[in-house]
Amino acid sequence: MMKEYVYSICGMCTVRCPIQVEVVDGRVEYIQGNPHAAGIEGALCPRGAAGTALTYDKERPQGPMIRQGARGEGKWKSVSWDEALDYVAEKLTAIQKEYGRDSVLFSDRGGPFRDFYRAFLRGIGTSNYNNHDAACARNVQNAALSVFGFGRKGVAYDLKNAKHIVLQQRNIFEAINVAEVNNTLNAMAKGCKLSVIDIRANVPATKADNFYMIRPGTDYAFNLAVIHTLIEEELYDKKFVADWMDGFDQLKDFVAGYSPEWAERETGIKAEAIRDFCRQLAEAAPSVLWHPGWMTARYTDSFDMSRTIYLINSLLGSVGAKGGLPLMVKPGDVGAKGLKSFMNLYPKPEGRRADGVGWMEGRKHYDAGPGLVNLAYEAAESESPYPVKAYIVNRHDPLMAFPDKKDVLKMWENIELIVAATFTWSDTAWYADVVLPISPYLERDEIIMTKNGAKPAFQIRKRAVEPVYDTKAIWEIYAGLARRMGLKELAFDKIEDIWNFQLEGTGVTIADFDKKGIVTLASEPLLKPVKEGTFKTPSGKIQVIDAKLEADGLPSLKPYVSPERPPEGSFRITFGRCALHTQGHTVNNALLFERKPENVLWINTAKAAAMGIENDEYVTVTGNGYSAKIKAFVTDFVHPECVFMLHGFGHTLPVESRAIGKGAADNLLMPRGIRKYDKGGGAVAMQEHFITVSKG
Ligand SMILES: Nc1nc2c(c(=O)[nH]1)N[C@H]1C(S)=C(S)[C@@H](COP(=O)(O)OP(=O)(O)OC[C@H]3O[C@@H](n4cnc5c(=O)[nH]c(N)nc54)[C@H](O)[C@@H]3O)O[C@H]1N2
Ligand SMILES: Nc1nc2c(c(=O)[nH]1)N[C@H]1C(S)=C(S)[C@@H](COP(=O)(O)OP(=O)(O)OC[C@H]3O[C@@H](n4cnc5c(=O)[nH]c(N)nc54)[C@H](O)[C@@H]3O)O[C@H]1N2
Ligand code: SF4
Ligand SMILES: [Mo]
Repeated sequence: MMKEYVYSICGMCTVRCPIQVEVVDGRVEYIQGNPHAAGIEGALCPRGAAGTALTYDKERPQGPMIRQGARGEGKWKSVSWDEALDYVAEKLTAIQKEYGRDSVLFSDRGGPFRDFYRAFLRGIGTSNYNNHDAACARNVQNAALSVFGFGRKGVAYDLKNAKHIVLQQRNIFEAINVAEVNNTLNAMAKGCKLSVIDIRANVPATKADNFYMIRPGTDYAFNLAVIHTLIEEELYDKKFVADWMDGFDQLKDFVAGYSPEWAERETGIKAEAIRDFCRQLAEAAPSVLWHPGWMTARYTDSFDMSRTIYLINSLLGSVGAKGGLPLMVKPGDVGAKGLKSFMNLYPKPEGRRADGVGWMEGRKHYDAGPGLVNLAYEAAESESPYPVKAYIVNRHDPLMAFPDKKDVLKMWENIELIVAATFTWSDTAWYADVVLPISPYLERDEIIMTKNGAKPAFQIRKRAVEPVYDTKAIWEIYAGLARRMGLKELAFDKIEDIWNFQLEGTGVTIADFDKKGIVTLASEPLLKPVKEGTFKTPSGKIQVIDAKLEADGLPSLKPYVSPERPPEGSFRITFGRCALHTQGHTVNNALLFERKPENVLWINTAKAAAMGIENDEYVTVTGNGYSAKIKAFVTDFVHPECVFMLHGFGHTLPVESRAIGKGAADNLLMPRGIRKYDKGGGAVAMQEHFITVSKG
């Protein structure tokens, strides 16, 4: 028996926890968290532990394929990698020749492993790099930019040292980041308070000191009343505000009318409870961490919710503070040299983005980095500002991640070539013209990543076992395309050459990763002080008024608009995650499916009783011409105006024998939902839809 341990990085979700993989005779036997990684302490979440079932799953694409029948028909021709890459490279070249370099659109799942293929995109000269984030955290990102002048990752979450953690629309124990879970639990063991503002009692709520069950869609009202109270009762950090906040007086005037009594009528949360909550926060300040939210593609004022959260943290002095939102530390801050970037091999493409981000009226204030892919689809549909004719979808399933699949497909009709690089089947891969199967993370090497944080580090994903099927690593796919499209600089044959390129000048070598899988760049954690130059705003301070936003015709302080109440007999649709699945792509994982094969519908007891619905019986949900059966979970602990379900179920692909037909698909219940978005943050507003529920 040959047993070895390989340090790598989990790939079951985009959190990417460091792992240690036990390999016996070339087979993965067991996976645990990397014991050397801070905050991980050997732990993993259930999905991370189920990685073996992905690797040894027969129901995933096993080799490159080119579509034969109509799109989505499921007729494929298996081809060699050479044939597949030749085909894609030739098509891309021809399309760029006919329609221009920018006619190639690309979207991915974001994250720290992008540098290599983003260099490829620069190399072929398209400015249309996008990510998935319009369906996830774009509102938070753009809110951070608007308030601090830097993105959401410009601050860290110091959960470990917090004295009061506030989770609003943030399900920290089920929408998991292992280090965050451990740090939160450890802080709570030391007396840290937990407050949860949610439309239902999620797992964090069951462990909370304060739980506020809020009327869906009224979070912005709650936050305005909090600001009102902090200012009225002088509970804010006067010195921090005087030193670092610009526009305090405007904020004070704006919230004057938004009293806790007013908020009570909107949110259903007692005015006195809001006041008491504010006093508790002030007591713990500045070690207060009000999480700005993550999956906030929910409402047309989610951007304003996140903005107010950042402003509340600022009022409490927790920005830059231990136990709050400390400033993110990067390699350069600790005197280390960062990784050498492939992207710097090529100039930034000169073209204007198809999604209009950065240059179009109303879209100049958005973060241009990954743009807004929802708006790129509009461009593809209208061929304005120019035609979009090829689309590479890399580790991304927009047909499930965006509402209303039929509508999204309509937006894609003019696209001549759709290429899906993926490791599982997905609605998008099934609909593509070419499927390029990526080796799952246990079978592939990845470019080295930087992990910013109190102690910045480099981390490495190394393949633990050889690919089980005819799949390739992401770098191999793009190096192969680069070679065929004349980009010699990226035509690498060996991962070691890529790693050495990245490490050049850093003083770190590949062998340095052998011992722990991680190379830490600082011996002690660093807490960066807030100082001149910290905030990248025109005033150099945290700004209440954002001139860029206003130049795009949007108010910095948006008057609150009360969300519609559901029409009689219907409910607002709400959704979220569970600990056992990642988005929609693990339902067919044999180990995870066994534990959670379908989603259920949370429905309020009084509402269910009125409809004669009993716990555990199947009901029908209907919306947007779609109906599905789903088991009712009848509970007092969900707001009566909404129903709640887990995202990612209701699969229809014949290649997923386990997942097919199980549960309901939330994304199909939102008519033309991709077209409704928050103008401030750019993310889609997925919870602004009503559905009906019927017995039987
Ligand atoms: N209705 C509704 N819509 C939602 C959500 C919701 O709750 N409800 N959630 C939203 C959120 S928060 C997000 S982030 C998006 C997520 O949706 P997406 O951004 O599409 O991301 P995933 O589902 O994680 O992954 C998409 C595809 O990438 C592949 N993949 C994932 N990870 C890897 C990897 O490491 N390697 C390779 N090779 N392939 C990989 C998977 O097999 C899958 O087919 O959906 C959003 N859309
Ligand atoms: N296990 C697991 N972990 C994951 C993921 C996964 O798929 N599975 N995905 C990862 C990704 S991509 C993301 S973006 C994060 C998402 O992390 P979160 O955003 O924390 O996750 P969710 O469960 O979607 O939503 C959080 C909470 O918002 C609540 N909510 C819904 N509507 C409202 C509302 O109107 N007001 C308030 N106050 N609350 C509301 C839901 O009930 C839920 O408890 O998780 C990451 N971690
Ligand atoms: S949170 Fe779980 S699935 Fe995600 S990377 Fe960490 S261990 Fe893997
Ligand atoms: Mo997400």
